[in-house]
Amino acid sequence: MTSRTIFAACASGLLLLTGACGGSEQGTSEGDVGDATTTSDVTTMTGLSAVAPWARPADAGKNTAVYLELANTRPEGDSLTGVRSAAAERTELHESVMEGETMRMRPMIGVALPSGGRIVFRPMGPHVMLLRLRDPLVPGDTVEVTFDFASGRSLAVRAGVRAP
Ligand SMILES: [Cu+2]
Repeated sequence: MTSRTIFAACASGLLLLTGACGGSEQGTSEGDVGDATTTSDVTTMTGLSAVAPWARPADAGKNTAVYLELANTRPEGDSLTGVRSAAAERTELHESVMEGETMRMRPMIGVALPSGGRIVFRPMGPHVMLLRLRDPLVPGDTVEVTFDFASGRSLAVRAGVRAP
């Protein structure tokens, strides 16, 4: 699938930020350090950290978004090359851009994550897009997404589902 058709697939469901990508910015919450498969607020693995992951509730077949902060705590830089999840037909990295008065979103291909750097996925900003959910996501559920990096590392993160 080309990037153009990927964008079209997303745009057909959520072109305007009135759905999964909208809403007000959320603060991060406190949490314990855990491993890559827990629901704790911080996931750390091989020098990569995922802080305060969460996902918006949505019905099966719909699109939604996952938010979190990714940090590279190693001396070497890296870059995010993709994201995947078994919870949706497709999973994309998206950014939000203003076109005139309208907030739209488009796929991101590769995101630099320098040493000591971080990427903040947030409402109205970059986000992980879950396209056509296989099952509904209701508050209290969790959804797993896996981030792939140019270094060959992968980081699996389990995000709690909650209303924004
Ligand atoms: Cu999106």
